[in-house]
Amino acid sequence: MTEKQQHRIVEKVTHGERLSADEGLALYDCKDLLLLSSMAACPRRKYNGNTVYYNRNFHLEPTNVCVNDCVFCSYRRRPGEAGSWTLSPDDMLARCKPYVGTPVTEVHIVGGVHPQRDIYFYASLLSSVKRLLPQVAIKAFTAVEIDYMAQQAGLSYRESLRLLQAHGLDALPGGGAEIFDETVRRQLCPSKTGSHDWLRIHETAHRIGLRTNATMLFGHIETPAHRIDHLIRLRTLQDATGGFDAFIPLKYKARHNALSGVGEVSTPEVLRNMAVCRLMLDNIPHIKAYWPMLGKDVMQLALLFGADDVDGTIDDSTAIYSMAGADEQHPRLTVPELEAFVTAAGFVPVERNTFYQPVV
Ligand code: V47
Ligand code: SF4
Repeated sequence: MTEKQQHRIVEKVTHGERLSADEGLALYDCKDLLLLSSMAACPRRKYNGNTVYYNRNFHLEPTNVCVNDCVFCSYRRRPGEAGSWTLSPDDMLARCKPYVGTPVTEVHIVGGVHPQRDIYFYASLLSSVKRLLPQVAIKAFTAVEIDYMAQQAGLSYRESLRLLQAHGLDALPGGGAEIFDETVRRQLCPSKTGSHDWLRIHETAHRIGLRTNATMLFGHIETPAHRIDHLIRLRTLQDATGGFDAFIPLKYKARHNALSGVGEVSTPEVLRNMAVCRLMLDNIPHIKAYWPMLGKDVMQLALLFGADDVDGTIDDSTAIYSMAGADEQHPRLTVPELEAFVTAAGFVPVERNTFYQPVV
């Protein structure tokens, strides 16, 4: 980044002006992490002041059997393969029962794309979960799962999302976005939902009143230009709908998958990326430092690079990252622990619900 360019970017950030793709690329080139940290603090302060959000949540992973074959995935198994699981509705309700009468506010339901499970199965699951836990918001199914359900049932995206919404779906998680660039996507996850359809599903969800998240899987074979392209496609959709609540940069974890040879990016690169995402996504209110993937130390540092949300208590209910070699093999934090991590990093912890309303 030239001195002139740096000066211009600092000026734009200070005045809350939108950064161009070229400026985003220059930021990825910036070696001065402290400068990136102080720039990312501008949009962070504007949206969230000194607050860091967390929630009380758990995950439900119905199956790791999946018709797709993403090269970065350590989680997916073929039907009947060692290490595969497919939970029955009763199994899943049994996992929800311990949360009856507790202050948990969200269940996150995401799994593999199982060839024998259709939209009616999942609609019925949503109804049963809602009956058991009426106070708990259901954030469920990546656009990839929605796409498969819709195609299998011969329904449009709108009809599919409406059906699931009528059975209790409250929001969509951000998974399946990976990297939107079509050339990279063909190498990473050739058989799954394309970028255009991922964006169309989220747009449709926003239009029917469902809030959604977005992710970006980074630190594998993509270049900074691919990341910027990804962020700008999200920013453009957000300009049109305003339906994204949070963005989650997901660091590629390299254990036990077909892409392991590329290794993992360093912590400074994770922090640089966090700041660039905060700066480029000037219309998405929340940036999440997802602690089961980052680890607790890097999550705390990420708060100094624009993140304002750390996700939740988790209660050792997700295996996606532990199977890919994350340090957190049994991710679970209590509320006092989450609050202590946030306070130690110099921020004010606030418990939120799925819609970022403070829980009082
Ligand atoms: O789409 C899979 C990623 C995603 C690996 O919305 C991997 O609040 C790194 O979307 N290394 C699913 N990442 C998880 C997800 C998510 C997570 C947390 C919060 C939210 C939210 C959403 O996990 C997939 C893929 O990008 N993933 N394998 C891996 N080896
Ligand atoms: Fe299936 Fe998701 Fe793994 Fe891809 S990342 S193989 S869609 S479980």
